[in-house]
Amino acid sequence: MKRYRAALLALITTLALSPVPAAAADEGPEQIVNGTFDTGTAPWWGTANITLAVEDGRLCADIPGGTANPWDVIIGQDNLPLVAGETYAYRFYASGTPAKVGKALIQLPVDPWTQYFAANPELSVSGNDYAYTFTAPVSLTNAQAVFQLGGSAEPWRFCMDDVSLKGGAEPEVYEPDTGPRVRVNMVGYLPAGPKKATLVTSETSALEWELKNADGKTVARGSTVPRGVDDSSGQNVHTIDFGAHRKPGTGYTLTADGETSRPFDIEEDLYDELPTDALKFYYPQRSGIEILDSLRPGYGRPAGHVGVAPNQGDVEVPCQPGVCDYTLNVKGGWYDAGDHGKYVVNGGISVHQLMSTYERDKAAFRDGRLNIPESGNGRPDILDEARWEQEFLLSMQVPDGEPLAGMAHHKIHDQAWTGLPLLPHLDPQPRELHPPSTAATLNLAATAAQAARLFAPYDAAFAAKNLAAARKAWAAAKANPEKYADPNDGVGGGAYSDGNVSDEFYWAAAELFITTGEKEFKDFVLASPHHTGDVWRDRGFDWGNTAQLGRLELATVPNALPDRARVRQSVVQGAEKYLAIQQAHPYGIPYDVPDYDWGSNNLVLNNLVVLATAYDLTGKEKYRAAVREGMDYILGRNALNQSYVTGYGEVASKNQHSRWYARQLNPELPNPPRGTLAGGPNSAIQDPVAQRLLQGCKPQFCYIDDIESWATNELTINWNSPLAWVSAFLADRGERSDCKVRYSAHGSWPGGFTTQVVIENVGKKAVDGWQLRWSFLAGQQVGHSWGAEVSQDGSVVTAKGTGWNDRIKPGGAVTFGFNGTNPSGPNPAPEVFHVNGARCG
Ligand code: 9MR
Repeated sequence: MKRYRAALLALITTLALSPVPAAAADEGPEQIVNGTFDTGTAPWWGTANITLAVEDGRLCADIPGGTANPWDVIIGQDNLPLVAGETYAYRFYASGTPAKVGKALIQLPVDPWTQYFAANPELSVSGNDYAYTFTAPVSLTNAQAVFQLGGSAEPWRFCMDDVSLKGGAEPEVYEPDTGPRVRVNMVGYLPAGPKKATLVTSETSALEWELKNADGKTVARGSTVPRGVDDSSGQNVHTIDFGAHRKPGTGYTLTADGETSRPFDIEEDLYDELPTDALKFYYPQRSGIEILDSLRPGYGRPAGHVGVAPNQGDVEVPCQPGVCDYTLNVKGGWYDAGDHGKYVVNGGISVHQLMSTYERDKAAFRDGRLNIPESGNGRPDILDEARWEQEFLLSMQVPDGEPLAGMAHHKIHDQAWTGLPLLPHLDPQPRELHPPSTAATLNLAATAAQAARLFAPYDAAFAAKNLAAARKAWAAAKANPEKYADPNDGVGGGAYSDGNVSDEFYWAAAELFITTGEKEFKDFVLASPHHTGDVWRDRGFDWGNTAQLGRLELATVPNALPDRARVRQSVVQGAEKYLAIQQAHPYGIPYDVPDYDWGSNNLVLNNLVVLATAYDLTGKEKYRAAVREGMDYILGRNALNQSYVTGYGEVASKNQHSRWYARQLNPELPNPPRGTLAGGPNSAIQDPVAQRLLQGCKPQFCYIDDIESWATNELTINWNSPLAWVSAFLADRGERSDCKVRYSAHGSWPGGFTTQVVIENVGKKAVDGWQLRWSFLAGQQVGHSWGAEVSQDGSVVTAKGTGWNDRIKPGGAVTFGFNGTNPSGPNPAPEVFHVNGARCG
């Protein structure tokens, strides 16, 4: 950033290391990325003992005293290309308070750290401009510009600005290979679902399109609809609607404007495997347990962070200095992403979405589906996987007797960032607990309350432990409502800071109310501004915006809230909003913001969760169609012609940023497993690769499938969780049937109740032989029954007509009843019923 400087007569130091005048090199292309700090500090990095910040348009850092060597404190930038024999002009502005001598180097980034340029600028308090020239002795794609600032007994402050390295070759211009200009869901389309594609073309009037089957025979044709220039891609586009063609088949292609799309299928079972793959992602993401190659061929690895050298955790982890004087055993949980950190706020939404995937349709998730060590234990694998994380979240709670008891530590991670690749068990960094935060505590309260009801039929002790932890966390959060994580606490792990936790309060209160039915939580929910406010933000919900989770839970999980009907209606209003956004978008994306967020794919998917929930609540086809169309974007109908799910579609993300799925860096290592979602386009392009290659990108183009692009191409536990939720919805055939069920409790007594159930046939065809299915909210169990054979597996109850009443005539009804037991909590009537596999209503 150019700015007024007090030192008008700034000292210009010119150190000519080559006879070529600076002016010649000065005319060359700029090689430094963000040398003016207009876009924050990235891609500049610093050693773990400093924090980089932009102040008055300059990059500044407090340099600690008491270090021995210049290289003990470094600020640098990587991946600078040098061309042998070319002369470079290197310039920067810098200051030191108090005055110091620094070291400016351009060097090899690895041992023996060969220096191609070295200078010792004398830094003054008022600041100076420095200019040098040098000739590169070698060609290199990854030279490093570093400022070595260590070796001072006293602490001091360093600032710099206008860093420029000019000369050499023009920086590489990156042109993504976007393949054919007809953009489709490369996996395919459901026979009964919408089928739309987007054509990129300079034509402005309608064009012909043709749908061809695998034999190349045209099976449908029509005209494109010109849509003008799309802001999210900068492209002139048309849309193609071939929804009328419903015939299943593989290898279809779509041709328009002389271009033929990549092949795709039209199949009923298109999404049958995706929910399983999206959920299988979690097992090899586990910390604290060996990943068995027998369960995940090619992905076996030793347990990470179990207290075996060179690991230094996670069995006895101390706090950051001054935060606490105890240690905790926080072994287990999932690694958050491509790093080895474990963060309660992000773990919270992830485990919640897994539990919600299960809670939406408990019957769809049986034991043995995910091929994990717990498969075969009689409990749904999805709950076993969730438990792995939930146990970790419980372990992050501050123990009784300590200050802030009941709060949860915000996170645990390495003291300094590590490089790639690095398998979890080889991470040598010290691990630290970071201060407790209100947000983490409320994430624990919410997920533990939810776990309490879902685990009740399988493990009463674990359910009770969760409920106790949830209550304790709630009380601690109420007592400490404004303990925010430090936004600058981002060395060695992400900050995950959030300055407003009223939404986390609402979500936690909603879960506690649903599980306990207690007045305190009901009153809190009803009084929260989020209960009646418009929570449906354009950008969608995520780890830092969780009011939507509370709203969705209150709408879908049976509870006795007085304004429940309004809550349900509000979800439909949210869906209407996303539907309108999607319909206006020529790529059919239910997310339209001028700049795409970090992890935009997860926001798109979370908006699809709202649309899907509206379908569940209303049965209106338009919402289900919107979810199906929204998935097309994730699987290839986008500006990059790219599927963002590994293993799905002809061209799919496979180099997501990860320290152990680092095949791009080491061919001995695997790519991420099938079913792994990439974060997706991120307009802020904070990482060095994106900064170098994607400058000025239109939102949809701010993505690159490169392992070093951590801002656009990471994998995370909270991005695969909506993928699991949405794909489970898509895999659900979700057909409705002409039945109505009246479920009424006739009486109750401590620990028990009696119920009558009436099934009405409101259709025109007789039902010969019926099976009714529902699931209980928590630990209810059916006992003696009459008029039907009733059985139960976990929370899922199945009732079967017997001899005299197994036929329901059109307009007729059958009645049966049962006694049940209800160990604790509320006993709300189930709301979702399936007759012979199809949902009633
Ligand atoms: O997903 C997070 C995103 O919303 C934030 O903007 C970003 C910066 O704080 O951090 C992202 O989370 C990363 C975390 O900090 C560290 N682990 C990897 C996460 C995904 O990139």
